[in-house]
Amino acid sequence: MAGLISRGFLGRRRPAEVEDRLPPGQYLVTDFPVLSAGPTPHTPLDRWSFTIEGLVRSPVTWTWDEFQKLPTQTYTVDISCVTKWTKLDTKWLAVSVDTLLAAVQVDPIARYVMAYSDGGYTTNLPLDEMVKGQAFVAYQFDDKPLEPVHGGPARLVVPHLYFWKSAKWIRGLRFMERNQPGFWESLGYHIHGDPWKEERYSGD
Ligand SMILES: Nc1nc2c(c(=O)[nH]1)N[C@H]1C(S)=C(S)[C@@H](COP(=O)(O)O)O[C@H]1N2
Ligand SMILES: [Mo]
Repeated sequence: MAGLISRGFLGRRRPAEVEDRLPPGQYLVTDFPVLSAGPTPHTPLDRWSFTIEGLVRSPVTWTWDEFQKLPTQTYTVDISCVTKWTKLDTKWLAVSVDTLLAAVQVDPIARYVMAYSDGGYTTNLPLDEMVKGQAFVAYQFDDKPLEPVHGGPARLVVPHLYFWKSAKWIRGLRFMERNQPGFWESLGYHIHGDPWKEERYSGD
């Protein structure tokens, strides 16, 4: 009977498990597309640092060596880009945002975070969506140092939001009282960006 079913038909079929993990309007990729709004920065590790600032009692900065000594976790997560590709089971080694936050005293009026990167990219996130394991700063992908095109030396990963929220070449987090649009958010992309609600553009 299998011979009666066209190859194309079988090719389009996917196990229900995969189907269930694809947010609406997304298709599956197995490669790892590169999407960058500008050139790839190449900050030497001895000049790299990571800072938490804004509405915190006192800002904290880690050098690369200090950052490497922070406790890490491995995460295996699905990622979805607003351009409609989804990649399943991406594997990262990362420091959770919870670990970073343990080093600062956040002002209780802080409710939003601006992630900022080398090259000027920014993206905004609600603080309560960055804690409890929901967001991490990764420096290895697939057991190898994160490649510069994918955000190395380190990038934010926030798997439950569209991948533009996962700032490549991240250098810090700034805590804010009010929500402010980052780079893509001020160019018409959704202020929040939940792929399960198809929050692609402002107005969605
Ligand atoms: N600094 C920075 N971070 C960024 C971007 C960027 O242009 N600059 N692009 C965003 C977008 S739109 C996506 S889909 C992902 C792409 O990450 P990738 O190139 O590793 O697939 O990074 C996000 N983070
Ligand atoms: Mo994207």
